[in-house]
Amino acid sequence: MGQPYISIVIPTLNEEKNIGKLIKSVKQVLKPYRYEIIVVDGGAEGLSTDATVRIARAGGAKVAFDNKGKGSALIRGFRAASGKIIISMDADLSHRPTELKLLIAGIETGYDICVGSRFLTGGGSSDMPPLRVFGNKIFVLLVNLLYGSKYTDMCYGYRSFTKRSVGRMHLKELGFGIETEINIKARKAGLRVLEVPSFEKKRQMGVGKLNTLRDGFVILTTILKNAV
Ligand SMILES: Nc1nc2c(ncn2[C@@H]2O[C@H](COP(=O)(O)OP(=O)(O)O)[C@@H](O)[C@H]2O)c(=O)[nH]1
Ligand SMILES: [Mg+2]
Repeated sequence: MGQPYISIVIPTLNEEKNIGKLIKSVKQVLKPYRYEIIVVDGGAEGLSTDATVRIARAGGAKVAFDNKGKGSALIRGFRAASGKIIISMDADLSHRPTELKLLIAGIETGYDICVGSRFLTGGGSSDMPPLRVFGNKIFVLLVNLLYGSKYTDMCYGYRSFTKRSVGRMHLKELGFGIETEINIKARKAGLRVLEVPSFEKKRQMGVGKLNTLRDGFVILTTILKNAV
């Protein structure tokens, strides 16, 4: 088998209606590569109470557990990943598996991190209420002002990384601040970052876990605390 070239890291909390379908379509796209799929299950209230883990294992994914939140789950998955290219992806079928090719191409071109953006031409979202679009714009503005970056999106989880660049960021955010922390720390560490357009589809089944106000506050705190 040998070492995987690509590691897909998927945080999950009660995604039984989505995870099987996602794994199947990811496998389809990654056929030409050596890859592993790592599902990191669990949230602050405990592990998924549905069949997520069983279905993920049946689909051939490795399963790890974490009980602190989406960010913590991603960090856990990154640590377990052995691929040269690590890709983070949501379980709710919002991310189009065909775009994996863009994320892989970005790293192969020589970038350290490649982040999907819903606000570049070709990107978009059908899963973003106006308040979230507004909040995102504020966060983009703040981060770009404070850190001298040129991001167009802030809190989007479809991304690729070199293994080395993940190690250089010393990530700590336990929850939905993780993407913002990555954007800031990538900039601070002088990593080469590429944005690529991405279209976010509507969550297919189940409920979203992000709470706009509570997590908006977490993201704002993430932005400010990294500035000091
Ligand atoms: N392991 C883990 N995964 C989580 C947690 N919260 C959300 N997720 C997963 O993170 C991804 C994005 O979450 P989602 O609820 O779709 O967020 P939204 O699209 O921003 O509303 C999905 O795959 C979720 O199952 C958590 O506390 N722990
Ligand atoms: Mg979602």
